[in-house]
Amino acid sequence: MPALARVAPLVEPSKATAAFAADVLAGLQAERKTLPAKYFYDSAGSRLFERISQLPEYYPTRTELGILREHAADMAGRLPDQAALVEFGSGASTKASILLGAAPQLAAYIPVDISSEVLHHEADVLRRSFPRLAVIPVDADFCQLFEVPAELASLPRAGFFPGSTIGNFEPHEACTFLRNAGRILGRGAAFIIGVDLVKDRAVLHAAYNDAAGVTAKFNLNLLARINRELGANFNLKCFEHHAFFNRERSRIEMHLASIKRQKVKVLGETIEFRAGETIHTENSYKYTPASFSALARGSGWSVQALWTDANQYFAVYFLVNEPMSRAQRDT
Ligand code: AVI
Repeated sequence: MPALARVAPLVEPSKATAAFAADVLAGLQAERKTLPAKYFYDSAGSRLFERISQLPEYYPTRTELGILREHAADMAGRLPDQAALVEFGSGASTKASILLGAAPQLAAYIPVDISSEVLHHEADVLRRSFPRLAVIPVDADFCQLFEVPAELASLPRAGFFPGSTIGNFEPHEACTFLRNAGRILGRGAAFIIGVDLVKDRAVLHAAYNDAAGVTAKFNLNLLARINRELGANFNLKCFEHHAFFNRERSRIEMHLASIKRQKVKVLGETIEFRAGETIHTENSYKYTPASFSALARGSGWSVQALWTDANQYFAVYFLVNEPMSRAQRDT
């Protein structure tokens, strides 16, 4: 009997569950065990992330909000009249509200997300706050190419990607994402992106190892989710949260470490763990202003402006989709 049939005997597993199952098995059967970070965000994981973003040690959310509030007018002044602002992976629209409030010249806001319920709820909230703005959500995976709603297709576009989610992509994936965004937004378009910067190791370490243990819960929720949705039997007490800064790769790595030798049943397969063996669950790349500018340039965007906080913990970039000529690139 296929393993999934035991989990949900009466219904065909949805495409999403089948993809989740395939990714989980592939990751756990790999030589170096890994699980894709995108699966952190079920409803429990999203609530935990919300709590992380308010932790005293987790500086990115607070710092980016500060930069947006302080420089919204400058950012907004660079956006064209009657443009549509496309937010990639919108979730809660707190950050977009700051920008929209400073940019009355915008005609439309297009939040793009796969979590449809939050997307439509947030769209309603924004319609009430900005009655003159057309708010048209798009249910889509923002990492793939998607269509802008036909009724807004003729408007100039600007992109918005706050939260430093770009840091959760491998650099080559960040490049693909930026190139796709360039195709969606069009030549000459602006793109406002939040990027977490390299900083003191102790500050980084604390942000991913908070005293209240919320990040640990967030990490372990991935195993809880696999138990809930795929009928696995991970004992959460037998795994612990590890997070550290890998300076060579310029990234925080999150892992779940097995505290002993053990076997776990996942989708009918037995997964064996050595004591201390880890499942690599997330990378969070930290850029320098120079390294992110180079990534942006190599992906077809030029840097028009960059705002940061007093500690230089976080940066908000204003990019323009105008690839440099070969002559410019070579100089
Ligand atoms: C969503 N993303 C930018 C967070 C980060 O900092 O990389 C996810 C996160 N992981 C642990 N804490 C927060």
